[in-house]
Amino acid sequence: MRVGVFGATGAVGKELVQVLGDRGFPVTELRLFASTRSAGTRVPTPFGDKRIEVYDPATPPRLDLALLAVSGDWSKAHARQLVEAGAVVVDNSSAFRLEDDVPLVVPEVNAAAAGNARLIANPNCTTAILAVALAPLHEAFGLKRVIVSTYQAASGAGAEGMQELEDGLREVLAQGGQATNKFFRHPLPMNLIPHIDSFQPNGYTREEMKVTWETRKIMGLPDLLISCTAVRVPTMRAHAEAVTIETERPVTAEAARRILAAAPGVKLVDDVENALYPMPLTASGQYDVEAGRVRANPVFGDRGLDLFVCGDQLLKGAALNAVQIAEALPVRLAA
Ligand code: 2RA
Repeated sequence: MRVGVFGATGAVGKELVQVLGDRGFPVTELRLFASTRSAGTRVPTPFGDKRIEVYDPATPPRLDLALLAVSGDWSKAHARQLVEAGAVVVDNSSAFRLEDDVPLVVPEVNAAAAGNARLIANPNCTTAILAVALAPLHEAFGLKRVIVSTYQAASGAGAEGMQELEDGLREVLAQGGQATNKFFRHPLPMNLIPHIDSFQPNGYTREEMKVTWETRKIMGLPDLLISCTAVRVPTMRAHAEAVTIETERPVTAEAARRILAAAPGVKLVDDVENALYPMPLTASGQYDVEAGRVRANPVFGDRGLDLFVCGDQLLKGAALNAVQIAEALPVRLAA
């Protein structure tokens, strides 16, 4: 397949290229697009060295698959044109996620929703990681209410966010005091920031509302009661989430552990006697979402559960999920 990666020099773009290579995606031609800043530079890829190109809307490239890791504005302006030029587009931005005619897909949860769509949205990273763990629990016990608190890594803010955390940590260790911040609203080292994306009239941030809106759409539960508090923490690339659920049917920690251990895309890491539980350091670089600290929640009697999940934001939260969506394409295009 002729594949184009747009935003190829960003944190997600680089992972997209790597994941395509690691998973043996059937690439016959790979083209990398980015801004004029990196145009013309050559980068090594699992498919050989490639030159970074600048997208010219006047002459859209002939592609079978376009993977977009660009801003929502760029996607809004160009995604449908790429579709018209013949590509199936998987878009990582929030531009189309809530559009009725655009499927929002986490393959372990709602692969069939992709249907024959030629424009498919990839969810927000926090939502994708959450949905992988929630879906099997919903199937087994029925979800009634979900309350989530997130611990989101710097990678969620892209390569610049990761660089600011690294520079800031060095600065604080060398000089003491507070790190300087440009990209994040406040210094991230030695801190937590309960503010990701813009505040909405209801007091939640847009990041928190994305978890609500997108989880409902992916799981096909438009009335699911779900609330999120999203917090940026000084970790590098895996998002963690403390999740409380109230279920329709009785649930036990043991039964939930069995369900999670068998769920696709989930790795049960729940051996507290040996201090094993999900953590950013162990989830980073992994395809599976770690789930653990599974326990009955006494507030909801026999219908409540607490758990902790952790997933690589750049992989399951972005690049891996996009490539998994694309993996169904050769079959779809041949049909
Ligand atoms: C973040 N979820 O962590 C966002 C990125 N998509 O900032």
